[in-house]
Amino acid sequence: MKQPVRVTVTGAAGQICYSLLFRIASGEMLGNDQPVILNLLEITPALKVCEAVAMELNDCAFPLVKDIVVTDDPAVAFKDSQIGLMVGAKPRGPGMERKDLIADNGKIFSSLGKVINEVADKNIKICVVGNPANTNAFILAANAPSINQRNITALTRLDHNRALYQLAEKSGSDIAEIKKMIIWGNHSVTQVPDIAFATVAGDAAADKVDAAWAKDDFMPTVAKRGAAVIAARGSSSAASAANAVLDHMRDWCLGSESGDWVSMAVPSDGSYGVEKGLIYSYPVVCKDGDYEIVQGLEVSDFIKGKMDESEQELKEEREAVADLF
Ligand code: NAX
Repeated sequence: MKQPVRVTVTGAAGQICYSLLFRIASGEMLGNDQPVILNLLEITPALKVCEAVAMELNDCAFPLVKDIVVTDDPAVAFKDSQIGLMVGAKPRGPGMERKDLIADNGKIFSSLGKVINEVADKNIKICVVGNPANTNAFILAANAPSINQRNITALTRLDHNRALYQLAEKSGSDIAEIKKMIIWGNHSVTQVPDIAFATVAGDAAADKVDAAWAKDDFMPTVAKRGAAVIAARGSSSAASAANAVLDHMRDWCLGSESGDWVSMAVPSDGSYGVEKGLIYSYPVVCKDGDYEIVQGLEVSDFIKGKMDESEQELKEEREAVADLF
Protein backbone atom coordinates (compact mmCIF):
# COMPACT_ATOMS: atom_id res chain seq x y z
CA MET A 1 0.00 0.00 0.00
CA LYS A 2 1.35 3.48 -0.92
CA GLN A 3 1.88 6.15 1.75
CA PRO A 4 -1.12 8.54 1.89
CA VAL A 5 -0.78 11.92 0.15
CA ARG A 6 -1.85 14.88 2.26
CA VAL A 7 -4.27 17.05 0.25
CA THR A 8 -5.36 20.44 1.60
CA VAL A 9 -8.53 21.94 0.21
CA THR A 10 -9.61 25.49 1.10
CA GLY A 11 -13.17 26.71 0.92
CA ALA A 12 -14.18 23.14 1.69
CA ALA A 13 -17.77 24.02 2.66
CA GLY A 14 -18.42 25.80 -0.64
CA GLN A 15 -20.10 24.80 -3.87
CA ILE A 16 -17.10 23.64 -5.88
CA CYS A 17 -15.80 21.50 -3.02
CA TYR A 18 -19.14 19.76 -2.58
CA SER A 19 -18.44 18.16 -5.93
CA LEU A 20 -14.64 18.07 -5.74
CA LEU A 21 -14.00 16.38 -2.40
CA PHE A 22 -16.02 13.25 -3.10
CA ARG A 23 -14.24 12.65 -6.38
CA ILE A 24 -10.79 13.12 -4.81
CA ALA A 25 -11.84 10.66 -2.11
CA SER A 26 -12.93 8.09 -4.68
CA GLY A 27 -9.50 8.16 -6.35
CA GLU A 28 -10.34 10.17 -9.46
CA MET A 29 -7.53 12.66 -8.87
CA LEU A 30 -4.52 10.62 -7.77
CA GLY A 31 -5.53 7.14 -8.85
CA ASN A 32 -7.47 4.35 -7.22
CA ASP A 33 -4.37 2.92 -5.54
CA GLN A 34 -3.38 6.19 -3.83
CA PRO A 35 -4.61 6.76 -0.25
CA VAL A 36 -5.23 10.36 0.81
CA ILE A 37 -5.51 12.44 3.97
CA LEU A 38 -7.95 15.32 3.45
CA ASN A 39 -7.26 18.55 5.31
CA LEU A 40 -10.31 20.79 4.95
CA LEU A 41 -9.82 24.51 5.64
CA GLU A 42 -12.70 26.91 6.16
CA ILE A 43 -13.33 30.24 7.84
CA THR A 44 -14.76 29.91 11.36
CA PRO A 45 -18.42 30.70 10.48
CA ALA A 46 -18.43 27.90 7.88
CA LEU A 47 -16.87 25.23 10.10
CA LYS A 48 -20.20 23.62 10.97
CA VAL A 49 -21.07 23.11 7.32
CA CYS A 50 -17.54 21.85 6.74
CA GLU A 51 -18.03 19.28 9.54
CA ALA A 52 -21.17 18.15 7.74
CA VAL A 53 -19.22 17.66 4.51
CA ALA A 54 -16.72 15.55 6.49
CA MET A 55 -19.60 13.52 7.94
CA GLU A 56 -20.84 12.78 4.43
CA LEU A 57 -17.34 11.88 3.26
CA ASN A 58 -17.10 9.44 6.17
CA ASP A 59 -20.52 8.05 5.29
CA CYS A 60 -19.26 7.18 1.82
CA ALA A 61 -16.75 4.77 3.44
CA PHE A 62 -14.14 5.54 0.78
CA PRO A 63 -11.34 2.99 1.26
CA LEU A 64 -8.67 5.49 0.10
CA VAL A 65 -9.45 8.11 2.78
CA LYS A 66 -7.14 7.58 5.74
CA ASP A 67 -8.04 10.70 7.72
CA ILE A 68 -10.07 13.91 7.46
CA VAL A 69 -9.01 17.05 9.34
CA VAL A 70 -11.49 19.96 9.56
CA THR A 71 -9.96 23.22 10.71
CA ASP A 72 -10.07 27.01 10.53
CA ASP A 73 -6.33 27.22 11.23
CA PRO A 74 -4.25 27.44 8.03
CA ALA A 75 -1.13 26.27 9.90
CA VAL A 76 -2.91 23.00 10.76
CA ALA A 77 -4.43 22.67 7.30
CA PHE A 78 -1.15 23.08 5.43
CA LYS A 79 1.23 21.23 7.81
CA ASP A 80 3.31 18.91 5.58
CA SER A 81 0.73 19.30 2.83
CA GLN A 82 1.75 17.91 -0.57
CA ILE A 83 -1.19 19.17 -2.63
CA GLY A 84 -3.02 22.48 -2.10
CA LEU A 85 -6.31 23.14 -3.87
CA MET A 86 -6.98 26.81 -3.20
CA VAL A 87 -10.71 27.12 -3.80
CA GLY A 88 -11.71 29.33 -0.86
CA ALA A 89 -12.27 32.97 -1.73
CA LYS A 90 -14.96 35.60 -1.49
CA PRO A 91 -17.38 35.71 -4.40
CA ARG A 92 -17.97 39.05 -6.07
CA GLY A 93 -20.83 40.74 -4.21
CA PRO A 94 -23.44 43.20 -5.52
CA GLY A 95 -21.88 46.49 -6.58
CA MET A 96 -18.35 45.13 -6.17
CA GLU A 97 -15.87 45.85 -8.88
CA ARG A 98 -13.16 43.49 -10.04
CA LYS A 99 -10.53 45.60 -8.27
CA ASP A 100 -12.41 45.31 -4.94
CA LEU A 101 -12.43 41.55 -5.37
CA ILE A 102 -8.72 41.54 -6.16
CA ALA A 103 -7.94 43.53 -3.01
CA ASP A 104 -10.13 41.34 -0.73
CA ASN A 105 -9.07 38.00 -2.09
CA GLY A 106 -5.46 39.10 -2.49
CA LYS A 107 -5.22 39.41 1.30
CA ILE A 108 -6.40 35.80 1.71
CA PHE A 109 -3.71 34.56 -0.66
CA SER A 110 -0.89 36.62 0.86
CA SER A 111 -1.61 35.30 4.34
CA LEU A 112 -2.03 31.70 3.14
CA GLY A 113 1.21 32.05 1.16
CA LYS A 114 3.09 32.99 4.34
CA VAL A 115 1.70 29.99 6.20
CA ILE A 116 2.43 27.61 3.33
CA ASN A 117 5.96 28.99 3.23
CA GLU A 118 6.45 27.94 6.86
CA VAL A 119 4.64 24.63 7.23
CA ALA A 120 3.95 22.90 3.90
CA ASP A 121 6.08 20.37 2.04
CA LYS A 122 8.56 22.41 -0.04
CA ASN A 123 7.38 20.67 -3.20
CA ILE A 124 3.67 21.15 -2.53
CA LYS A 125 1.76 21.27 -5.82
CA ILE A 126 -0.70 24.15 -5.72
CA CYS A 127 -3.69 24.89 -7.95
CA VAL A 128 -5.38 28.24 -7.31
CA VAL A 129 -9.07 28.29 -8.22
CA GLY A 130 -10.40 31.28 -6.24
CA ASN A 131 -10.65 34.37 -8.43
CA PRO A 132 -8.80 36.29 -9.74
CA ALA A 133 -6.98 32.95 -9.94
CA ASN A 134 -3.78 33.92 -11.80
CA THR A 135 -3.12 36.98 -9.67
CA ASN A 136 -3.97 35.14 -6.45
CA ALA A 137 -1.39 32.51 -7.45
CA PHE A 138 1.12 35.29 -8.12
CA ILE A 139 0.48 36.78 -4.65
CA LEU A 140 0.75 33.37 -3.01
CA ALA A 141 4.06 32.65 -4.78
CA ALA A 142 5.51 36.03 -3.78
CA ASN A 143 4.69 35.26 -0.14
CA ALA A 144 6.04 31.71 -0.24
CA PRO A 145 9.63 32.05 -1.47
CA SER A 146 10.78 28.78 0.13
CA ILE A 147 8.26 26.77 -1.90
CA ASN A 148 9.20 25.37 -5.31
CA GLN A 149 7.87 28.27 -7.41
CA ARG A 150 7.22 26.10 -10.48
CA ASN A 151 4.59 24.32 -8.44
CA ILE A 152 2.36 27.34 -7.87
CA THR A 153 -0.23 27.25 -10.66
CA ALA A 154 -3.75 28.45 -11.40
CA LEU A 155 -6.73 26.82 -13.05
CA THR A 156 -7.51 27.43 -16.73
CA ARG A 157 -8.50 23.83 -17.40
CA LEU A 158 -12.18 24.70 -17.15
CA ASP A 159 -11.70 27.18 -19.99
CA HIS A 160 -9.79 24.49 -21.92
CA ASN A 161 -12.61 21.97 -21.43
CA ARG A 162 -15.22 24.56 -22.41
CA ALA A 163 -13.24 25.19 -25.61
CA LEU A 164 -13.11 21.45 -26.39
CA TYR A 165 -16.88 21.21 -26.09
CA GLN A 166 -17.51 24.23 -28.32
CA LEU A 167 -15.23 22.90 -31.05
CA ALA A 168 -16.67 19.38 -30.83
CA GLU A 169 -20.18 20.71 -31.17
CA LYS A 170 -19.39 23.01 -34.07
CA SER A 171 -17.37 20.45 -36.02
CA GLY A 172 -19.79 17.61 -35.26
CA SER A 173 -16.96 15.54 -33.82
CA ASP A 174 -16.33 13.48 -30.74
CA ILE A 175 -14.54 15.38 -27.94
CA ALA A 176 -12.12 12.47 -27.57
CA GLU A 177 -10.91 13.10 -31.14
CA ILE A 178 -9.85 16.69 -30.41
CA LYS A 179 -6.23 17.31 -29.41
CA LYS A 180 -3.98 20.31 -28.82
CA MET A 181 -6.47 22.95 -27.72
CA ILE A 182 -4.90 26.03 -26.10
CA ILE A 183 -5.97 28.66 -23.60
CA TRP A 184 -3.40 31.45 -23.38
CA GLY A 185 -3.25 34.12 -20.68
CA ASN A 186 -5.48 35.11 -17.80
CA HIS A 187 -8.54 33.24 -16.49
CA SER A 188 -10.77 36.20 -17.34
CA VAL A 189 -12.54 37.55 -20.38
CA THR A 190 -9.15 38.48 -21.87
CA GLN A 191 -8.18 34.80 -22.08
CA VAL A 192 -7.23 33.60 -25.55
CA PRO A 193 -8.86 30.32 -26.62
CA ASP A 194 -6.86 29.22 -29.67
CA ILE A 195 -7.66 26.41 -32.12
CA ALA A 196 -4.76 27.18 -34.49
CA PHE A 197 -2.89 23.99 -33.57
CA ALA A 198 -5.87 21.86 -32.62
CA THR A 199 -6.65 18.70 -34.53
CA VAL A 200 -9.88 16.80 -34.99
CA ALA A 201 -9.31 13.10 -35.67
CA GLY A 202 -5.81 14.03 -36.86
CA ASP A 203 -6.89 16.81 -39.27
CA ALA A 204 -6.42 20.54 -38.67
CA ALA A 205 -9.38 21.92 -36.71
CA ALA A 206 -9.06 25.16 -38.66
CA ASP A 207 -10.11 23.25 -41.81
CA LYS A 208 -13.29 21.98 -40.12
CA VAL A 209 -14.70 25.36 -39.07
CA ASP A 210 -14.60 28.75 -40.73
CA ALA A 211 -12.17 31.38 -39.55
CA ALA A 212 -14.92 33.90 -38.74
CA TRP A 213 -16.55 31.41 -36.35
CA ALA A 214 -13.26 30.85 -34.52
CA LYS A 215 -12.74 34.57 -34.07
CA ASP A 216 -16.22 36.01 -33.59
CA ASP A 217 -18.08 33.16 -31.94
CA PHE A 218 -15.80 30.53 -30.43
CA MET A 219 -13.41 32.91 -28.64
CA PRO A 220 -16.03 35.09 -26.91
CA THR A 221 -18.30 32.13 -26.15
CA VAL A 222 -15.51 30.32 -24.28
CA ALA A 223 -14.28 33.48 -22.56
CA LYS A 224 -17.78 34.42 -21.38
CA ARG A 225 -19.03 30.93 -20.59
CA GLY A 226 -18.68 31.48 -16.84
CA ALA A 227 -21.00 34.49 -17.02
CA ALA A 228 -23.46 32.51 -19.17
CA VAL A 229 -23.62 29.76 -16.51
CA ILE A 230 -24.19 32.37 -13.78
CA ALA A 231 -27.00 33.91 -15.84
CA ALA A 232 -28.66 30.51 -16.34
CA ARG A 233 -28.10 29.00 -12.90
CA GLY A 234 -27.94 31.99 -10.59
CA SER A 235 -24.55 30.92 -9.24
CA SER A 236 -21.16 30.21 -10.70
CA SER A 237 -19.95 26.98 -12.31
CA ALA A 238 -19.35 24.41 -9.60
CA ALA A 239 -19.37 20.79 -10.82
CA SER A 240 -17.54 21.69 -14.03
CA ALA A 241 -14.98 23.70 -12.05
CA ALA A 242 -14.44 20.76 -9.69
CA ASN A 243 -14.02 18.46 -12.68
CA ALA A 244 -11.41 20.80 -14.14
CA VAL A 245 -9.47 20.88 -10.85
CA LEU A 246 -9.36 17.07 -10.93
CA ASP A 247 -8.18 17.10 -14.56
CA HIS A 248 -5.49 19.71 -13.79
CA MET A 249 -4.05 17.88 -10.79
CA ARG A 250 -4.47 14.34 -12.16
CA ASP A 251 -2.59 15.17 -15.36
CA TRP A 252 0.12 17.05 -13.45
CA CYS A 253 0.65 14.19 -11.00
CA LEU A 254 0.08 11.20 -13.25
CA GLY A 255 0.91 12.59 -16.74
CA SER A 256 -1.16 14.06 -19.57
CA GLU A 257 -2.30 11.99 -22.51
CA SER A 258 0.43 11.13 -25.01
CA GLY A 259 0.22 13.23 -28.19
CA ASP A 260 -1.96 15.85 -26.57
CA TRP A 261 -1.45 18.91 -24.41
CA VAL A 262 -3.46 20.68 -21.72
CA SER A 263 -3.73 24.30 -20.54
CA MET A 264 -2.33 25.32 -17.16
CA ALA A 265 -1.58 28.79 -15.79
CA VAL A 266 2.03 28.49 -14.63
CA PRO A 267 4.84 30.92 -13.74
CA SER A 268 6.08 32.25 -17.06
CA ASP A 269 9.70 31.45 -17.91
CA GLY A 270 9.59 34.10 -20.64
CA SER A 271 8.15 31.70 -23.23
CA TYR A 272 6.30 33.46 -26.08
CA GLY A 273 7.59 36.82 -24.86
CA VAL A 274 5.47 36.83 -21.69
CA GLU A 275 7.11 38.55 -18.72
CA LYS A 276 8.91 36.08 -16.50
CA GLY A 277 7.10 35.26 -13.27
CA LEU A 278 3.57 36.22 -14.35
CA ILE A 279 1.16 33.33 -13.85
CA TYR A 280 0.11 32.82 -17.46
CA SER A 281 -1.85 30.04 -19.11
CA TYR A 282 0.13 28.02 -21.65
CA PRO A 283 -0.22 24.73 -23.45
CA VAL A 284 1.78 22.20 -21.42
CA VAL A 285 2.68 18.53 -21.44
CA CYS A 286 2.78 16.76 -18.07
CA LYS A 287 5.10 13.86 -17.31
CA ASP A 288 6.69 12.33 -14.19
CA GLY A 289 4.93 14.75 -11.84
CA ASP A 290 6.13 17.83 -13.70
CA TYR A 291 5.04 19.95 -16.67
CA GLU A 292 6.78 21.54 -19.66
CA ILE A 293 5.48 24.49 -21.65
CA VAL A 294 5.00 23.50 -25.31
CA GLN A 295 7.68 25.37 -27.25
CA GLY A 296 8.14 26.59 -30.80
CA LEU A 297 4.54 27.26 -31.84
CA GLU A 298 4.26 29.89 -34.56
CA VAL A 299 1.56 32.13 -33.16
CA SER A 300 -0.30 34.41 -35.59
CA ASP A 301 -0.14 38.20 -35.18
CA PHE A 302 -3.84 38.21 -34.31
CA ILE A 303 -3.42 35.70 -31.46
CA LYS A 304 -0.19 37.36 -30.27
CA GLY A 305 -2.03 40.68 -30.04
CA LYS A 306 -4.70 39.06 -27.87
CA MET A 307 -2.02 37.34 -25.76
CA ASP A 308 -0.39 40.71 -25.15
CA GLU A 309 -3.72 42.19 -24.00
CA SER A 310 -4.17 39.38 -21.51
CA GLU A 311 -0.59 39.84 -20.28
CA GLN A 312 -1.26 43.56 -19.87
CA GLU A 313 -4.33 42.79 -17.75
CA LEU A 314 -2.23 40.55 -15.51
CA LYS A 315 0.30 43.35 -15.06
CA GLU A 316 -2.51 45.74 -14.10
CA GLU A 317 -3.90 43.23 -11.60
CA ARG A 318 -0.41 42.83 -10.13
CA GLU A 319 -0.10 46.61 -9.86
CA ALA A 320 -3.40 46.77 -7.96
CA VAL A 321 -2.07 44.44 -5.23
CA ALA A 322 1.52 45.66 -5.09
CA ASP A 323 1.20 46.19 -1.33
CA LEU A 324 0.72 42.44 -0.81
CA PHE A 325 4.24 41.35 -1.77
P1 NAX B 1 -18.50 29.38 -2.55
O1 NAX B 1 -18.79 30.77 -2.12
O2 NAX B 1 -19.60 28.38 -2.64
O3 NAX B 1 -17.39 28.75 -1.59
C1 NAX B 1 -16.25 29.44 -1.20
C2 NAX B 1 -15.89 28.99 0.19
O4 NAX B 1 -14.65 29.58 0.53
C3 NAX B 1 -16.92 29.43 1.25
O5 NAX B 1 -17.38 28.27 1.95
C4 NAX B 1 -16.12 30.37 2.16
O6 NAX B 1 -16.48 30.24 3.52
C5 NAX B 1 -14.69 29.87 1.91
N1 NAX B 1 -13.64 30.85 2.24
C6 NAX B 1 -13.66 32.19 2.10
N2 NAX B 1 -12.52 32.72 2.56
C7 NAX B 1 -11.75 31.69 2.98
C8 NAX B 1 -10.45 31.59 3.55
N3 NAX B 1 -9.74 32.69 3.82
N4 NAX B 1 -9.97 30.38 3.87
C9 NAX B 1 -10.70 29.27 3.63
N5 NAX B 1 -11.94 29.29 3.09
C10 NAX B 1 -12.45 30.49 2.77
O7 NAX B 1 -17.73 29.52 -3.94
P2 NAX B 1 -17.41 28.41 -5.04
O8 NAX B 1 -18.52 28.37 -6.02
O9 NAX B 1 -16.98 27.15 -4.37
O10 NAX B 1 -16.18 29.12 -5.80
C11 NAX B 1 -14.94 29.33 -5.16
C12 NAX B 1 -14.05 30.22 -5.99
O11 NAX B 1 -13.79 29.62 -7.27
C13 NAX B 1 -14.61 31.61 -6.29
O12 NAX B 1 -13.58 32.56 -6.09
C14 NAX B 1 -14.97 31.53 -7.76
O13 NAX B 1 -14.93 32.79 -8.38
C15 NAX B 1 -13.87 30.62 -8.26
N6 NAX B 1 -14.07 29.99 -9.58
C16 NAX B 1 -12.98 29.79 -10.34
C17 NAX B 1 -13.04 29.15 -11.55
C18 NAX B 1 -11.81 28.91 -12.38
O14 NAX B 1 -11.93 28.34 -13.46
N7 NAX B 1 -10.61 29.33 -11.97
C19 NAX B 1 -14.35 28.69 -12.10
C20 NAX B 1 -15.39 28.52 -11.06
C21 NAX B 1 -15.40 29.59 -10.00
O15 NAX B 1 -16.02 30.75 -10.52
